Amino acid sequence: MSGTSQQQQLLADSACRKGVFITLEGGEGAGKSSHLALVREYMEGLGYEVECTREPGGTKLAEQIRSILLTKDDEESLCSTSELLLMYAARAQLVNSKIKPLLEQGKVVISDRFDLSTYAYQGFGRGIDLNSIDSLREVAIGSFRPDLTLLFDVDGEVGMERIRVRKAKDRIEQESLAFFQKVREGFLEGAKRNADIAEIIDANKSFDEVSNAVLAVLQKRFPRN
Ligand code: T5A
Repeated sequence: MSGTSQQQQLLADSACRKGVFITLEGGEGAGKSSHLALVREYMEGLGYEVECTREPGGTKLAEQIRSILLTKDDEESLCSTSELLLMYAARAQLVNSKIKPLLEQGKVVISDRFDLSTYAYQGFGRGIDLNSIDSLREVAIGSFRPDLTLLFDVDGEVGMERIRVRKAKDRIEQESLAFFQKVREGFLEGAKRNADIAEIIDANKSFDEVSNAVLAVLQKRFPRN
């Protein structure tokens, strides 16, 4: 991207920041989805209108891409490159057609997973070159970033145990423990790279302890008057 168009992109991104964009990230069974309601309630308590979404997915087209990504096909396996490209296709669609317009209206948008998941799963889990991921991110969403990322850091084994009871595991959930350990490393590394917006929650603890940690972060970042 040229200097001028990069500047224009940054301006466009900050112009839509009347609202607040919060993402919940972490490995399988980390407790993201279970804590979405708590984050929503807290932000509504501050007087915001809140919309929740998820990745991959969140719009009609992006949900179709999600279905390709998460359905295991015994006849033809999805290669890692296609997986990465589809994640970014879904993200570009979600950001442009849903998240940015909502932020422009001053709403809070909470997303169950976002770009840090690609860094962790496709970068560390699949081993795709991180510079290539950076380039694709630039194409798909430019400099668009969350205002706050809550990283639910869970040990691979603990997370897998929590979802063990699920009857149908999706294509990615069927990966090995070694894969999820690399993913965890990727999340922690990604949080370091985004230290200004990322808060790490110890998600190995009890449900109530995790909830309290989430509330403490929200109170620090968005204090009640
Ligand atoms: N993906 C996604 C990529 O590879 N790259 C990307 O860029 C993106 C965006 C999405 C898949 O796509 C991959 C990652 C994923 O594999 P999904 O259906 O959205 O899949 O699934 P997950 O987000 O992984 O959902 P999970 O349900 O597995 O994890 P959650 O949401 O973190 O866990 P949650 O809240 O559903 O909790 C799981 C269970 O644990 C219990 C809950 O009650 C629930 O039963 N639990 C706890 N139990 C004890 N103590 C605690 N502290 C607990 N917290 C939760």
